[in-house]
Amino acid sequence: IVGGKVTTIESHPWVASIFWRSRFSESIFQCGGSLISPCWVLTAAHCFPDGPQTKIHRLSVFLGKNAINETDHNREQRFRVEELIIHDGFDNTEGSYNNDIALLKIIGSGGQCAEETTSVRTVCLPPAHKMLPAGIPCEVAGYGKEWEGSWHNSQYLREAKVNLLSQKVCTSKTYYGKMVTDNMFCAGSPGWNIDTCKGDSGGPLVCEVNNRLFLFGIVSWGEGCSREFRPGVYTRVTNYNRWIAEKTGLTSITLG
Ligand code: 4AZ
Repeated sequence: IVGGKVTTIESHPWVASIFWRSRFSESIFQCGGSLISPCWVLTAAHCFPDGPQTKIHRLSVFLGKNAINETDHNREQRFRVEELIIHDGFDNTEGSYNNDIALLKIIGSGGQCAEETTSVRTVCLPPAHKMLPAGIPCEVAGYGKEWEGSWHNSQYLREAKVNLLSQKVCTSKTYYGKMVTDNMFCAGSPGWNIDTCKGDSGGPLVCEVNNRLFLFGIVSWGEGCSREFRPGVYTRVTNYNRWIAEKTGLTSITLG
């Protein structure tokens, strides 16, 4: 996150962190994600460069984690990945990521899913195809870089406010043109000083409706970070309600 501030996991208790264990067994932070039900984390497809060939036994998912390089025995919950479902239509060949969405089924060492605590809880999904008007402020959170040229992720979870941009503006020539499809939307700040960045991928963009926070976007891509006319691009979650229901077996009742 560029231009944001350190926050706590209790303020964003659906934030998941996904780690990859290399052959030399060090754990590398890979991506963010969002807990949408006790057993399911929603993230970005591009977080898994090996696609369906990803060795899921090398993945770990943490919930309730404030810092990516510290173990918080009291709060964090750790999981293996039982299933990785990448959208069939994921396409990274057009210079952007279309259908950049994936699901992880998580399972704890005792066979359990996430337990709700003050640091761990699910986020609501908005109704299918619900659109918010341009200009609405929403919130992003992640452990990604604090500026484009940085060598490191942020050690602590960070948050920032970004405003939704209209599709018309974001697909205009000064912005991204046709690289932004109907499965994406853009969000940014008027001064171009606040944005998501590398390492925030897969994480949430949430917006408040009727005093509740809903997951409208998944951090997906952008040209650099915090560049003029190059806002952050997010997967449009409301295009995928049916896909999520089909793959997880969850209904609109359990997803609220
Ligand atoms: C990335 O490389 C990335 N400024 C994520 C978000 C943005 C750019 C790049 C948006 O993961």
